[in-house]
Amino acid sequence: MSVLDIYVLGAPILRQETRPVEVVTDEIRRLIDDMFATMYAAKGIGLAAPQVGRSERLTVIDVGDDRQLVLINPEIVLAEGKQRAEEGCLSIPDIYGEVERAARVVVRALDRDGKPFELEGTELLARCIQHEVDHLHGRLFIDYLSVVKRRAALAKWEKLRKGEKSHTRKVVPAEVAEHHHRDEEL
Ligand code: K2U
Ligand code: ZN
Repeated sequence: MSVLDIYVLGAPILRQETRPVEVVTDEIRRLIDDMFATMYAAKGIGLAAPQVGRSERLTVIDVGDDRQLVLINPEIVLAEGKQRAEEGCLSIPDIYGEVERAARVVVRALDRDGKPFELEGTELLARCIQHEVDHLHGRLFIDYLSVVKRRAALAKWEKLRKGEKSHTRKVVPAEVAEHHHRDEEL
């Protein structure tokens, strides 16, 4: 398993449609394992393939209920109610904004063995499923902000980027980051 680089806002792949996975191969399962490793290292609770530079329609989720969810070719078949909450995105670090989403969703997808299943989500799981499925269709949470809030977020993003040209960021796994911190203290 390897921790992959994360593509950030400005990378064209984040705005492209993904391709449905026709056959769930061992290579796809290796990508899934690398996406989980990358998501945990980046302290995320979801990660979509375009965020690691891949155009397959698949996402991984772990909201902390000890379930590793793999959603291949996910389709939200029911969305009801409303909820508002602050969101961030591993591809737009340090930018946050309030987003209204459906309170409850039912999603149909294939699992890591290619088997179809249906999953109901509410609260944080519903929000994460919607955030990740958006990634698979080139949508980002900033698209839901008001013009004023989006403009402020993009201005802050440009300032934080300080002319940085790269479209990817390296994920420093939590324990390694801690280690660096300890070294500095010594
Ligand atoms: O797809 C991603 O970029 C990972 C997102 C997923 C997400 C965003 C907002 C709300 C729910 C899920 C996040 O960066 S994961 C970070 C995080 C951690 C705990 C709670 C909310 C977000
Ligand atoms: Zn995101």
